[in-house]
Order: sequence, then C-alpha cells, then structure tokens
Amino acid sequence: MARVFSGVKPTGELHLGNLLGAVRHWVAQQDQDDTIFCVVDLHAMTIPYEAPEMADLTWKTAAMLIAAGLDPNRCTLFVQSHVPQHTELTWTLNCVATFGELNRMTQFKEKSGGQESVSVGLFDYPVLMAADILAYDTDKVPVGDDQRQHLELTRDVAIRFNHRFGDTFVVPEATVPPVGARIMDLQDPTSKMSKSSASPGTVALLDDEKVITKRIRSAVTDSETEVRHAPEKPGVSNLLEILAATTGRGIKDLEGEFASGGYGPLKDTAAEAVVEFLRPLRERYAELDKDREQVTKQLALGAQKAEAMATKVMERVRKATGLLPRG
Ligand code: AQP
Repeated sequence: MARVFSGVKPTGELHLGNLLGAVRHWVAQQDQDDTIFCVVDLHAMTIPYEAPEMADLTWKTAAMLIAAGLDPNRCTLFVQSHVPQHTELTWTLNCVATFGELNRMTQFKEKSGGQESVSVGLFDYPVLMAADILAYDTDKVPVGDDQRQHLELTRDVAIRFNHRFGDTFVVPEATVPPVGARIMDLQDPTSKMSKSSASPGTVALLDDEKVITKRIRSAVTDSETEVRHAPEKPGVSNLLEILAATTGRGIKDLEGEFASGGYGPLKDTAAEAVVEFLRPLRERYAELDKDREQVTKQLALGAQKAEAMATKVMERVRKATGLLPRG
C-alpha cells in the first residue's frame, strides 16, 4: 500500500471545488492506500486571518471532511499544529532549502505581489509543506497544477538531504487528480472557485439550499445558447463538469441531453443535482455539530497516530544531522 498525504487549509468554509476536486477522491482513496489527511492550520497562518475564528474554522473543516466520508478509523485525520514534528522538521529543511529556490516559487510571487509587508512564513510555506510530506515517509501526493512546483521543491530538498546526510527521506511522487478536477468560480469561470475569495460565484458546502440554487442559476455563461464543453466556453464547461461530477454521468451524454433549449435547463438541473449531492453530507455535518467533542476526540487520536509516525522519521533526521541525543 502506498502512503498518501494530502492537506486542506482552514482559510474559509469548504466549497464545491474542494469537494469535487479533492475530498471525494480522498474518500475513495482511503480504502486503497495508507492515507493521511491533515487540516493545515499552520499554512493558514501565512496569510492575514482572524485569530478568534481560526479554531472554529479548523474544527469545521475537519468535521466537513468526516461528513464528506473520511473515516478516522480508515485513514489518519488530524490537525497540523497538534503534531509538533511539522515545525521541527521545517527548521531542519530550512537549512537545506535555498533562498534562491524559494524565491522562484510562483505562488509566493503571486501572493506577495503588491503587499506592503510580506511575512517570512509566506516565503517559507513550501518548506513547511515539504516537512508535512517528508515527516510521514509519503510515497504519493495528489497535487493540482498550482502545487506542482512546491512538490518539485519537496523532492529536490529530500534528494539533497539524502545526498548530504545519507538515505533518510522517501522521495515522494506527485499524482495527478482525475479529470474534471478544477471547479471554477460561477461568476468568473476563468478563476478557480476559492475559499478565501468571498465571491458570490462560490458554493460553500454549508450554504443554504436556496442560496446554492440561486448561485448556480445565476452562473455566468456566454451570449450563445449551445451547450458544449470547450475552452472558449468556460462557464458552460464548468456547469457541465459540476453536473457530471455530482451525477456520475459523462460530459458527452450531458451535452446530448441539453443540446437544445439554451442554458436555463442545464443550470436548473445542475442546481438540483448539487443540492441533492450535498444533502447527506450536510445532514451528517449537522449531527457532528450537535456533539462537537466527538470530532475533537477523533482528531486527538489522529494526532497521536500521526505523531507516532513523524517521531520515527524525526529520530532518523536528528541522528543523520548529528544532533546530540537528549539522553
Ligand atoms: N476550485 C477547485 N477545484 C478543484 N479542486 C480544488 N481545490 C481547491 N480549490 C479547488 C483542492 O482542494 C484541496 C484543498 O485546498 P486547500 O485548502 O489546500 O487550498 P487551495 O487549493 O488554495 O484551495 P482554496 O479553496 O482556493 O483556498 P484558498 O482560497 O485559501 O487559497 C486541494 O487539493 C486543492 O487542489
């Protein structure tokens, strides 16, 4: 069984893009691989955030993952800051990664552009991500295009470390998520749906059913009427992707069904499909919300399991780098 690591930032409420592009595949993967899923709150600290909301958002994100089907008995689910080895290993890797390679990260350039003050944490984000992955002897990391460069850096740092200090880390491979992985903003279908954008084109998983329906019915399309999946029709393609993912039907099949009649019927059907698709998840979430302690306990157990794995890796790292054992 391959060990797989993935994370989600508690930067806002999970949305349809997170679910269809990532979480539903994680749910399927937990029976095929040895899976580790982490709510990466330390990563969420690298951008401006409201401290009083962080703990609640972290709990909610974890509860949503469980409501979506992650089973803490079949995978390891925990909160990043509960396992101190992530930050400990980050320091060691900071001493291996170079300023030049971090400076080349396009996500850093995008996120820091135009900011008056940029934290060291934002700059160091890829090294923390490398530590997340390397602390668990991870074999595979499912990554979208935007994280591919960070995974390359993780591999480079692991190879460099192994070369300098002897074989210590498993060098992970990137795996490509299945097609239809990218769900776009309904109001701006050229940008991906995002937690932190606060756009009316986002469908949060806990949004009211009426809000979801309204948002999908008001999705931006184009001035034509032809229902076709094509790069020049991002709005229509996005709706087809959403409908395909929530019903399990093929894009070609859907193009055939909605060929005539304009975009109205496609939007109505997509809205209904999303509401139905989310209903069981929302019901499970409501149950978990009644007994928050239960999720908190599951996260504590997850952190224990994760820490046991990460401790072994850190022991190897400490030995390889020549640190004096505590005795
Ligand atoms: N629009 C999307 N379509 C498909 N997959 C998506 N993911 C995110 N947005 C989409 C996938 O969800 C997983 C968790 O994402 P993340 O929280 O680590 O960060 P992100 O990719 O930066 O997601 P957001 O929602 O856009 O957050 P913010 O606004 O904070 O940046 C990842 O596997 C991601 O690919």
